[in-house]
Amino acid sequence: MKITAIETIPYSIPYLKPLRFASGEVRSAEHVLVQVHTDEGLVGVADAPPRPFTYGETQQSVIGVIEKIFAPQLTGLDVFAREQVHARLHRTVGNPAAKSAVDMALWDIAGQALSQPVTQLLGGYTDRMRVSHMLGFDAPERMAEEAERIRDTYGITTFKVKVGRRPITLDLDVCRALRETLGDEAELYVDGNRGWTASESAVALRALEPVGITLAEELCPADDVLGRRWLVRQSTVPFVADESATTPAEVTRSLLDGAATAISVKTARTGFTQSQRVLFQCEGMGAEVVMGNQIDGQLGTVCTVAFGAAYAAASRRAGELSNFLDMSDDLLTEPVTIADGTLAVRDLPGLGVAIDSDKLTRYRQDR
Ligand code: MUC
Ligand code: MG
Repeated sequence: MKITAIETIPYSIPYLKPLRFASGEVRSAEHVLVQVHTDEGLVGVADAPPRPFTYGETQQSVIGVIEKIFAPQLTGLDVFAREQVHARLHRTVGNPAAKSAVDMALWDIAGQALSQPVTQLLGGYTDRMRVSHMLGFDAPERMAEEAERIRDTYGITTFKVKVGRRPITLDLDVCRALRETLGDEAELYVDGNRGWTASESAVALRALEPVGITLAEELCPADDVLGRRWLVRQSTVPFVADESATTPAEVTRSLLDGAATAISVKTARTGFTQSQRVLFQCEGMGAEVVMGNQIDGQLGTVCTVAFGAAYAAASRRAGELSNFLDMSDDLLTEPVTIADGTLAVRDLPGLGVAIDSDKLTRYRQDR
């Protein structure tokens, strides 16, 4: 079965409230829907969320690189010739969200062709993941209120708290308020998106010991090489590399350099094929992983849970699967639901999703 065309559709869906964090903020999901067409009539779909503050991509760059470079290089290739597809994608540096959407759409086609859910093709370990909810910057009482509402509505008890503001007491007060409101049974961890220096991070980690956190992510820049290594060595919880370890090579460097002891796997930036490489590499090197969220909509979330639930190591920790709750609407005909703190994989061929054409008409920006 051959690839015949790759379609890119920019769309914009407003957020109910902005998500703020140390490296930026998101007010609307300005993503690109990617559809790969084949000569047998099957169409694979995936989402590309451009994150300029993390990878430098924009909607226009995603569309441009797919239309100008990837589509001409991939048209005519067999859908199952994944190594050839990736050899061609890798002739271009960067552009992780664009490459990942193409990769995941091809897996969607493979699953449809074989009448198997993608999660089964990947590994088929379990049928659901526990969900971790990400809390963006706000005042302590508002973040505590949101956490309580999310816990009471969806049964979620794991929260990733965005930190990295100055003075650091702003975020320490938030973490203390969350522990006070949620009690000991809640799992809390922090993500600084490189907002602090290594020494500020060290002060914060010590102050958070009585609060009890389970992971610390990108508190300071990995480019502050010695400071970061010094910080990671004194952390009493796994230290997660997210935006500093976006390729298999960066993951290796990060772990060997002592810049991290755990890795965030995001299907939005490594698709399924490269996420497999990252995951297997982490397993081989004895590093834990957490399934991260690239501020995904529902389609991206379906991809994250399909990958995470496919493997024991990827589903051990709660996955970051709930950012779509902040959006005012979405594109899928069958919405993603979270119940009892978990999100189930779709037991349907491929990714098991269909795009609502009325909604796409409403939100697309190219017509
Ligand atoms: C996260 O885990 O950092 C914010 C920036 C980004 O690249 O992803 C989000 C969430
Ligand atoms: Mg992060």
